[in-house]
Amino acid sequence: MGKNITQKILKAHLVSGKLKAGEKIDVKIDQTLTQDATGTMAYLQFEALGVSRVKTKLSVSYVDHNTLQTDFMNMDDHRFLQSIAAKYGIYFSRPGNGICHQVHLERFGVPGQTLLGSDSHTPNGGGLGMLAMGAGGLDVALAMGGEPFSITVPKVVKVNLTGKLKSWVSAKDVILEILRKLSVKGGVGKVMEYAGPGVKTLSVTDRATITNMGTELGATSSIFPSDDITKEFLKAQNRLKDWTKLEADADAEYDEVLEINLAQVVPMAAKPHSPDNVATIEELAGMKVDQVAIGSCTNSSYRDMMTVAGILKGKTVHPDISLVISPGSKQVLEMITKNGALEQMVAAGARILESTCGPCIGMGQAPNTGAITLRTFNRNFHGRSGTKDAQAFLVSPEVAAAAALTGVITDPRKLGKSAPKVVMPKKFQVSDNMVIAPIPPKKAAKVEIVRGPNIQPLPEFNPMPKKLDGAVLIKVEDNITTDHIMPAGAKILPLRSNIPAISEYVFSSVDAEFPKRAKAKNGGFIVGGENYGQGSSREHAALAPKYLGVKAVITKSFARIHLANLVNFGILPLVFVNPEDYNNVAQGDDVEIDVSKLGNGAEVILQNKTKGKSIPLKHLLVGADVAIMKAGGSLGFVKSKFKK
Ligand code: MIC
Ligand code: SF4
Repeated sequence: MGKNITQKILKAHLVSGKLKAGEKIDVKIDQTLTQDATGTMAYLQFEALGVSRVKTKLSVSYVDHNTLQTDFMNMDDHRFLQSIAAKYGIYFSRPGNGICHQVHLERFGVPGQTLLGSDSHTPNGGGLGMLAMGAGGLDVALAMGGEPFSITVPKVVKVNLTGKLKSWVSAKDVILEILRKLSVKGGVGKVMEYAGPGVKTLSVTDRATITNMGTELGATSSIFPSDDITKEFLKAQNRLKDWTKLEADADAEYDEVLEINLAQVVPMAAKPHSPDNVATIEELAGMKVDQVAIGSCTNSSYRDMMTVAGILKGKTVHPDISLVISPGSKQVLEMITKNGALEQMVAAGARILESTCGPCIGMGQAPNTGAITLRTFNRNFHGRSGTKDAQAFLVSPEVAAAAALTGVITDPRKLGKSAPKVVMPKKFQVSDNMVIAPIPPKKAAKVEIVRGPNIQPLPEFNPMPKKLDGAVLIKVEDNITTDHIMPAGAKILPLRSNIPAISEYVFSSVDAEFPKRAKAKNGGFIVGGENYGQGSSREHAALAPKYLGVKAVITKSFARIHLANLVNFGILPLVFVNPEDYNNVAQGDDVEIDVSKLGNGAEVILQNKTKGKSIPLKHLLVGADVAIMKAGGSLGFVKSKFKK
């Protein structure tokens, strides 16, 4: 039987386990990436492993998330990361070099390899034919230490692309169409593998826009074949040697098939506050807009910037619109500077930001009160923009630029017969002068790690007791994101290396009293609905609640990365055996769970002492997880393993 691309890569990287959907396997990781906001924690954990140099083929540390240097804290983090990179053989991409996923695609990604990143949008690399996955910092630290990564063998969905996109419609509309069809839970436990004749109509960066936002489907990863277009892209990046052909066998089997006719895709937007709340631009046309933000790892490529510049050329941004643009990388910025596109943007009145995540993660550019903000980003969760009552819509660069000119949501097809034509360059402007390459081991061993006062040691946690008891500290609904649990933004992001300080903001956008209550009650429980913890890979959404004494999270279901992070930090993840029991626990209830026999079967019983009810729960621990939980989390557990 023939194989699909996902199966081929998994087979080539299999360390242990059986390649059967639903089974747990360990896979070898070729490359890792980290970014500053998750990286400080990942490297503190890597240090604790006591390994002298990374064991991957390549590891890169990017600084792209937090570059607002409002006080010493942010640059303390950057200095720490730079010294860690020098000491352990890691490439360091300096602030200004660009957004991790865009730069990794341009300069480092290799078709057919595995990539593990401490950022949920790592599947961006799937645009190049990598099996690229997001994970918590500890899992990335372990991969840097040479450990394989554990995953549940995903189902593989063939997304069969036919036809060709019409003018003014682009890759973002394709993934929005898929989100409309499948929802933010539609990809859970799956890899979205793109195939069919439509593939060759999409450039590598178009493909990356689609695989990037596969994360919003909850997918483990998303991947395109590596074909002649991939070859041209790598050649234009001076990296022809990294190219290999990679395609599914003609008789490959898939678990599911989704048909997308590109010719039928129309301009779309994801309405507040979820990436799957999709409507057509035709339906939304005429709505007044306050802010337009173009950039982020989803839509900041050369193609996207050139498209926007072409639309803005010779025009002026509408007086009621604040337009901000962040090109995705130094390479893109250099190229649009050289060819005049940047001038067209500036002349039109766009405000140009650094090549970083910027407004995508609320690092400045918070919109006005009650604003309608159109963003080419991938997430529009409540409050993420930095303004609580703002309404964020996710759109393509074409739709964003159109609204920037007209002041209202506008179908870009109304702007003219055809969109500006962007020709992919035969040669990109290649310069890695903002990447510091690893130094030889002897020299590296002498490097001193720079630890400013913002770099606090990792908290240590006690082994799990036999009985978990206390109060339900909060009860939340379905699809709670890590942005709800542990918000980011300009005020909170600088605290990422300081757990006691950041824990004061847990659930701050949902219930600002949570940290106070959790501490007063000596910890307790969180109750949630479906898909709890969707969104980012930030470990802080587990680590900070753990610091506040959270013992278990009880939900209808979990998102993959957050579930792994909970286990890593010794918070017991439990699901209701009968989902309707969600109604039998309320905030404030006094509950007790006997975990003395954890591991003997999957069930545990929650006694709701307030309501006098016994509620059956299932734990989601597999393999070593039970031992990890008993040890109070992964770090203590793996530290002893590494010492051996
Ligand atoms: C995000 O888009 O939410 C982030 C910020 O990139 C996160 C990582 C983080 O919280 O640092 C992600 O997607 O994993
Ligand atoms: Fe950065 Fe936004 Fe991409 Fe996250 S989604 S990596 S914050 S640009």
